[in-house]
Amino acid sequence: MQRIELNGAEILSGYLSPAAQRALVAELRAVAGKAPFRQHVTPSGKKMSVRITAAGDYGWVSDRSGYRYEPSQSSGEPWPPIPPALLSLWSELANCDRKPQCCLVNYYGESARMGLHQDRDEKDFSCPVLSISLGDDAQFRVGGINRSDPTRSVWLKSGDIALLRGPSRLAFHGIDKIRFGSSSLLPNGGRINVTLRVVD
Ligand code: MD3
Ligand code: FE
Repeated sequence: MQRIELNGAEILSGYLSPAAQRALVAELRAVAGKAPFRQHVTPSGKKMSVRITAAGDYGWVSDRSGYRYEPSQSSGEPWPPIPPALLSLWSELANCDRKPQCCLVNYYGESARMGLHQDRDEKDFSCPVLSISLGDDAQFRVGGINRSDPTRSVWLKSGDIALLRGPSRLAFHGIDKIRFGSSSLLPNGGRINVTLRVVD
């Protein structure tokens, strides 16, 4: 395990063992069985390349009317519960009194990316965002709290955990690209990113 600091984000490289990664993938498959991945449309009408689902009290969704957290799926069903193994990781690492209310699950296929953005749809920024990378390598970019601030990038690997707390909680960040097929964790390739967040 190696600790890396990148513009205030703390990256725990190699935190999860291969067995722990496989167990999380199985739990996330069960989540996706109850809350299918969707390709959201941004307020400007562009289809996002990343496929998204969620577990917990809230899921994050987007459509022509905006970005927001929703207490249920578009079907009206509640989001499935956050898998216990993820709640344990939060207790181990977040150093925060509150429990995560949203477990956002992103799937990146071959050409998916996520443009530079801030996570500011939450009402409470006091707890960190905890991010887990599974599957293919991804080029992660972090800047500062202004879009024009200089950025730095790092390749995230399967099993890496990133913690965004303090000033980095509102830093601009994104995923430039993935190295499709670089990991054998997911049988069809691609990358899953899980973020645990306190929402309100
Ligand atoms: C830095 N996900 O879901 S996770 C997102 O890999 C998101 O799918 C990316 O950005 C992914 O919103 C990056 C790491 C991450 C998450 C939240 C952050 C980095 C962050 C909040 C502030 C600064
Ligand atoms: Fe984000």
